[in-house]
Amino acid sequence: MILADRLYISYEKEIERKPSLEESTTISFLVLVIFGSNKKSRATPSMAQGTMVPTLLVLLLAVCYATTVVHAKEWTVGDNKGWSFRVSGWERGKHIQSGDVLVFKYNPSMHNVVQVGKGDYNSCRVSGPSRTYTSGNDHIQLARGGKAFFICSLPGHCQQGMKIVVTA
Ligand SMILES: [Cu+2]
Repeated sequence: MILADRLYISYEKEIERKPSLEESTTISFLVLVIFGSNKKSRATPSMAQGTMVPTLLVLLLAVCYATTVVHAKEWTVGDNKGWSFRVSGWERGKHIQSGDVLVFKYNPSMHNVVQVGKGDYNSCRVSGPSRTYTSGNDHIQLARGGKAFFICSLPGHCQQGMKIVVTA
């Protein structure tokens, strides 16, 4: 019985010793890792703190990049139908912002794009100040503030729905 107890005690001590050995090994390993990462490269994938900062930086950059992309969004007017009859209303419910670019795609021998004022937009006639685009692939960046009105000035086209108004 006494022998058994002693054996048990010595066995227990052996078990107790093991974690302390592991701990010291871990500590010396961590010290090596810290010194290593300070001196040389960050080739320490097991070190959580070592990878935490670069990971956060990457995430921050990704967020910044995503925000930039959102601010410079391109909108193809009329989607795959392009700048066409009955396109009016395409713009409804879209979060178009200043800095975004409207892309008007159309056959330049059939249509054009004219940026007009509110009165001309409503009456479908170009009488006030306007700017005309005729390339068939017009990229128009929206300036800040207020509404931008676009119509096709060819006879009857605006009346058939070739008109949009966006708030930037
Ligand atoms: Cu037209």
